[in-house]
Amino acid sequence: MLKSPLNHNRLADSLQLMSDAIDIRWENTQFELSVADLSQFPETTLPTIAVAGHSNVGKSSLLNALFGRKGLVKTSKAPGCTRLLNLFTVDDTLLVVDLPGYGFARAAKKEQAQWRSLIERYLGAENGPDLVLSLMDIRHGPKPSDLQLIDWLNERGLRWQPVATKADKLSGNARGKRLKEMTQALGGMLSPLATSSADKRGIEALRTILQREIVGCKSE
Ligand SMILES: Nc1nc2c(ncn2[C@@H]2O[C@H](COP(=O)(O)OP(=O)(O)OP(=O)(O)O)[C@@H](O)[C@H]2O)c(=O)[nH]1
Ligand SMILES: [Mg+2]
Repeated sequence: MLKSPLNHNRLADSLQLMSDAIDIRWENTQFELSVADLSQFPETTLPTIAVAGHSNVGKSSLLNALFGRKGLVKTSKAPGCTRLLNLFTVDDTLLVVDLPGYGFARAAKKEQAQWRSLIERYLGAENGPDLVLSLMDIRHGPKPSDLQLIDWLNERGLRWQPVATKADKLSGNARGKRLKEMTQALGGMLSPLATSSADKRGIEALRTILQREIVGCKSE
């Protein structure tokens, strides 16, 4: 655990570290805390990535693959497993926030609205993320609630990167075709990165994208 929770000024060190192209040690990830309300969110100067997407899309599994740490992030076959903002620090360099999944149909309407509000208040907050990974199941592509979130991010000028999850579930041809369709459905500017927590496709590429995006956005 961090000794003083996330408020140490490591940004300059982090940028130097990354721009020197020294790889982040992804497996050196620690769970910090779970947050049910923004008032509990620690102050931080670390570059921050948030992981957003439908319930059960594979957010927590992708983080375990990204961190190379089986079981560090809790996953479940039952949707609605992650109900809090779960914070992780990677190599004392990045803060990663696993968000609750939205669109979990079996949750009470009131509870869904509360999650949505928590997600939006966090994403729009002053110490909100520098980059949002928008996860979508490659078999389904963007759902209306994904497009709604992306519109919301665009309106606020927040950076986002689409990620297609569970790419192991489609064969090569179908995968390529679907990725093109997804790019179009997302407005044609950003192509989703195909990933799989099962066969680890796209994980190294995701690490590279995150490192580059974070360096870029923090040096603006
Ligand atoms: N085949 C395959 N299954 C996956 C992949 N990623 C996740 N899953 C499965 O999908 C289910 C949901 O995964 P989670 O990582 O818990 O999903 P989540 O988005 O964190 O879900 P919530 O916390 O409920 O929002 C689990 O049964 C995972 O094993 C993948 O890349 N390939
Ligand atoms: Mg989860």
